[in-house]
Amino acid sequence: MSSGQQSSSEEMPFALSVLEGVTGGHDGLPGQRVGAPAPPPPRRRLLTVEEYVAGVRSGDRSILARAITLIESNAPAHISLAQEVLRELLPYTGGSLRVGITGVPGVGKSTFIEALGTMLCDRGHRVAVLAVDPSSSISRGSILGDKTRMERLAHHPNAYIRPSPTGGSLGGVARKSRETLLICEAAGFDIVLVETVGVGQSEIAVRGMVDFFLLLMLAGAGDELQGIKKGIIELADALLITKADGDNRTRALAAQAEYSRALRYLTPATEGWRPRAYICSAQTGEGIAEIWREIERFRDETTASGVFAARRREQARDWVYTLIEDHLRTRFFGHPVVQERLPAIEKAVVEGTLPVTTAVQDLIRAFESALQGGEKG
Ligand SMILES: Nc1nc2c(ncn2[C@@H]2O[C@H](COP(=O)(O)OP(=O)(O)OP(=O)(O)O)[C@@H](O)[C@H]2O)c(=O)[nH]1
Ligand SMILES: [Mg+2]
Repeated sequence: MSSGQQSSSEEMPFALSVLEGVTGGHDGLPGQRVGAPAPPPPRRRLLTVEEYVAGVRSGDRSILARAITLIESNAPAHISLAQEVLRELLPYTGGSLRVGITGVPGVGKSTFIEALGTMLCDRGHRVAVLAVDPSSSISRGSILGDKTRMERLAHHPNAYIRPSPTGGSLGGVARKSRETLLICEAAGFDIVLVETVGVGQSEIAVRGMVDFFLLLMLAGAGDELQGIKKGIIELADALLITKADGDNRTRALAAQAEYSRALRYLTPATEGWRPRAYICSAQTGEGIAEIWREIERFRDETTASGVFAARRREQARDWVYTLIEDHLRTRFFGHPVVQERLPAIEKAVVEGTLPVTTAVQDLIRAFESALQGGEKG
């Protein structure tokens, strides 16, 4: 599809095909429903590539939202249009500081983002908040909570909050979030905060799209390192002990000391940067400005050393392989031949009647010949 060929009278079945990508979400945009799918958006024409690009570039909120909805759509017609929009916007991307924020459920990510984001917006920054949560189609319960937790930020004229895309694999969710991040940069947001819940692979996906990765942690009783895997700590550029207020402040300071010691023995996530532990309270505001100073220092130092730009290049290159692998995996496991044969093969392997290598070779051969048959037919 070439740009500008969408005639203005062209009606797409917009609501039907986009729904999967836009129902629900993790973080709070006003107007979201909990428990029930969102009502279908009004049927309206797709914009032309030029209209999307001009709207995003001029900071038009409603066109920005529509461009992201287009990016999130799984309908083939939308995907090609979205990719054209993205290509046109690419020269205007890359200008933000991208910060990933992770931590176990309830650690205080959304509340922290509300405090940090509001501070940054008050300083004149333009802040986009994205969420990556592959489970959000199931756990819609947190939307209501997040709406109230980010209420001030959600209404700030300098902020834009976008809930996690839903419906799909982590790979799909991560692709959409990464492209949304680029669109937000083209729209002039100079800081992008990406929240992800720290329960599995999504931290790794987010680490792969941000410059600075911040791990929020709770002050526990003693065995601090038990709660969270060492591997996740090794992804982080800083640890931040949350809820350091009231009685908990002393415990937070103790945890900070303990983590500071532990961090000396771990491999830093970023070349030349020694991660440290901090405390903060979104309630009292303590530590919020400090952690941002640390993030700015990171940006300045890694920019000067070239590590910042090198990571961006590496992330773009890795992304190529991630997308290819994701596509092939989906295609393979989604193929009827594979779906039909896999259970029996799995059973035979488990029971010890078929060697794994033979089983896999047979399955791949069946898949490949089905593909060739499909191409001929
Ligand atoms: N005392 C205190 N409570 C806090 C602070 N930050 C967050 N909380 C509380 O901790 C709970 C969880 O906060 P959230 O910000 O929703 O945590 P989250 O990490 O975003 O949670 P999920 O999105 O469910 O993963 C809420 O009840 C907050 O009010 C803080 O700085 N001090
Ligand atoms: Mg949250």
